[in-house]
Amino acid sequence: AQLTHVTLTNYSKSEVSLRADPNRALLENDFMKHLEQGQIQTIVDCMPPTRLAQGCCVLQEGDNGSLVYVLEEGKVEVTKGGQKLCTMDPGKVFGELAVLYNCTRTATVTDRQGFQTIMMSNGLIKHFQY
Ligand code: PCG
Repeated sequence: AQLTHVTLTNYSKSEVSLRADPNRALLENDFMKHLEQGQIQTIVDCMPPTRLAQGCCVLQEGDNGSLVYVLEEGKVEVTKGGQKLCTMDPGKVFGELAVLYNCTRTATVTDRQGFQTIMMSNGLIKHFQY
């Protein structure tokens, strides 16, 4: 049997102001930089794959959460207070902020294909009303 130990660093909340939305790439780097390639591989290997329903809300701003996600395929949309922040492509890590800074989810993450589907059906309803 082989045991792998992963030590997670406890980041001080005062180090970073979450409201300021600090540089995303840096945060991702902060999350991964103290791990070796083999350790990252071990973590990724034991992450269960999850398929999202179209339009599915993966994370909801303000919720508690302890899971970190890696987007394998498709696109997700990130919103905060109803405002679109960005879309994320495969390979991106998300959901790490609540875990790193021990806070609630700082944004909402939604499956983008479904988001577009919702937008389209709203358009159709308008079309029928006028
Ligand atoms: P978390 O745990 O706060 O949940 C929402 C996630 O959205 C957040 O972690 C980030 O991983 C991700 N995200 C992607 N882009 C942004 C951004 O510009 N601002 C914020 N607050 N979160 C983002």
